[in-house]
Amino acid sequence: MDHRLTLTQHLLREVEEHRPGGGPIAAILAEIATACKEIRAELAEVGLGRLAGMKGDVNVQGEEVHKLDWFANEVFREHFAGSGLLCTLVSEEMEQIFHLDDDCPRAQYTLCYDPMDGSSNLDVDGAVGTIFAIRRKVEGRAHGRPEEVFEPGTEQVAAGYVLYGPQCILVYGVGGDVHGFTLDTAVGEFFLSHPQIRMPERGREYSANLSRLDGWDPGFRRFVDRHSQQGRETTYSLRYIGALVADFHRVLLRGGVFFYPGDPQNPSGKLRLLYEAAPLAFLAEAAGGAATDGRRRILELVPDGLHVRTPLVIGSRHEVDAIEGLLTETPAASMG
Ligand code: P6P
Repeated sequence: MDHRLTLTQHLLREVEEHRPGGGPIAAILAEIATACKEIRAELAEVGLGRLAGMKGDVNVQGEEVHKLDWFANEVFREHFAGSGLLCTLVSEEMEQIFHLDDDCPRAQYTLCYDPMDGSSNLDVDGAVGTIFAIRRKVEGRAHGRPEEVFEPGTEQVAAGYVLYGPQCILVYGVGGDVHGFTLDTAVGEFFLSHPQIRMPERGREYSANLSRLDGWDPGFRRFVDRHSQQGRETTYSLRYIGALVADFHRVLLRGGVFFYPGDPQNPSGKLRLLYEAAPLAFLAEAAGGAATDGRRRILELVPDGLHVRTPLVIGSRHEVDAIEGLLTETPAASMG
């Protein structure tokens, strides 16, 4: 029987090759995988259990908090508090930066994560995900302060996501290639299933919430019009799941493009830079794709707040460039 490579075995090799001396990065990623297995176990029967429905709170994003949003965030906090692995947590579900006081002196890394992305899909058994990125602790910066993570996405040392769909798939990169693992639920282990993922040069699908089309830069409508009618340029199919992790995973594997632009009401769009756009941009570029805010490379954007948003155009280089060539306006100057 072919030897199936476990995530732990793969992590050790990958980190040694691309982040020499970054042993804790492998440990952090392994711990994230364990936390996500715990989250997945709850997801499998969320409708039956104590975590069904809304928590009755509104998060910093002004979004209703699903009980599972809160649970997933608590799982991450429990897995890392006292681990000595992380100094700071930045989460979609926590308004303030969460400083792990006891761990900080030893820990060299910070984790930015969205513990339960797309949770509005939970009530209809739709795909949801967890997104994460590891950054080095910035020496000389006050730790546990937001400005600790006010660095461009190029400073990320690792990023990934877990997609909770019919399967449970973990995708990560530490500066080399991007690799995917599928959870063998009988064994309780992630095994390598998508080695060295390369995003196709171009695709046949685009992904966007077209109900907002009229508020976008006209260039997005030109892209949609050009690719939605037979007999014009290449016809694309529209695919939109409404969970960033699921929509991005499809683009990563099949190519094409996902875009969530800004509009007059929300010039910076909806997606957050630190724990949504920047981690996925890290993966997209590592797989040969691209990620911009329409003009500027996502990985070069420097946040000025924990929950700053950015317009996002992410996918195959061909489509990202095509959209950029059609846009008329410069992106939102501030990422509010
Ligand atoms: P809309 C989920 O709430 C999320 O943050 C992303 O996962 C997803 O891509 C986006 O919002 C969907 O937003 O406005 O299309 O419902």
